[in-house]
Amino acid sequence: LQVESDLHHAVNENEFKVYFQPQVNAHTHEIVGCETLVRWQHPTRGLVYPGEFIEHAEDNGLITRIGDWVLRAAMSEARKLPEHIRVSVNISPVQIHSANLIPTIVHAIAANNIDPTRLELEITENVLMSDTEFTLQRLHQLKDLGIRIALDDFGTGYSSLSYLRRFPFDRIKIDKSFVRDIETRSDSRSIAVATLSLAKSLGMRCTAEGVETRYQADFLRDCGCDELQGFFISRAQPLEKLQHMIELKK
Ligand code: G
Ligand code: G
Ligand code: MN
Ligand code: NA
Repeated sequence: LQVESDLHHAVNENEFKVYFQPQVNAHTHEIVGCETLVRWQHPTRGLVYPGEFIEHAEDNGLITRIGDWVLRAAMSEARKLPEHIRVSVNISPVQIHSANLIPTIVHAIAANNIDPTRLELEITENVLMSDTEFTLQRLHQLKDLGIRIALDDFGTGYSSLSYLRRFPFDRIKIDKSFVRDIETRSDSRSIAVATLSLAKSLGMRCTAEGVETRYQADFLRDCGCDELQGFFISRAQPLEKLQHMIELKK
């Protein structure tokens, strides 16, 4: 597997595609947003998932070019969705430090006439640990533009809870590792309930990811979770399929 040299080629030839996984209101199951997930359409290997190449791209620096492309692609697709649908984009720690990030975002939302409040950036706890002051400043710059910030994979990193006070998060995403065992493990239920309570008391919204069963969906809803994302609702889809789902659910 020659990911390294293939990735350079992929960036130059633009072999990437964005898919969208719906996020629904936990009570009504109406689609309220979607997470942008990049795929690599490899000429011989077929569709390659980010788990197989994002880390390589972070190591060799290509992540800033891929990430900029994803932001532009996500915003140009967002334009084709109803205006009430939020679009979230994963941002790698490397991108937070890139001087391109803000100009790319400003241009992508302006070029597509997107209300900045429709864009949500998903960052992980690990971003917060290095160069804290810089990251804080960057996140405030983004907030000042009207962009929303979500804390992704909550509970899986090494950060301390004090970050929740310092950083301007609009949303916490409960990691799928806690959602997976909700039916079988009381400790997973406790973590989910505690996270929801923490989010609520700090004035943040909460989305659970990796929701695969009705039991999980109902439990999370009953505990006050705002939104759900996962295979129980839908896998990530090309834009046309998401548009179709939104039409059907109207
Ligand atoms: O699509 P999939 O379920 O395989 O995604 C795997 C992981 O890859 C997810 O945790 C997601 O955060 C990450 N990922 C997906 N798309 C992007 C992207 O555009 N940029 C970054 N940095 N990570 C992404
Ligand atoms: O950024 P993040 O890692 O949270 O991205 C979501 C990841 O989780 C993607 O890799 C996506 O394919 C995956 N995923 C989305 N929904 C589900 C689900 O219901 N179950 C499992 N096991 N994985 C999911
Ligand atoms: Mn994510
Ligand atoms: Na996640």
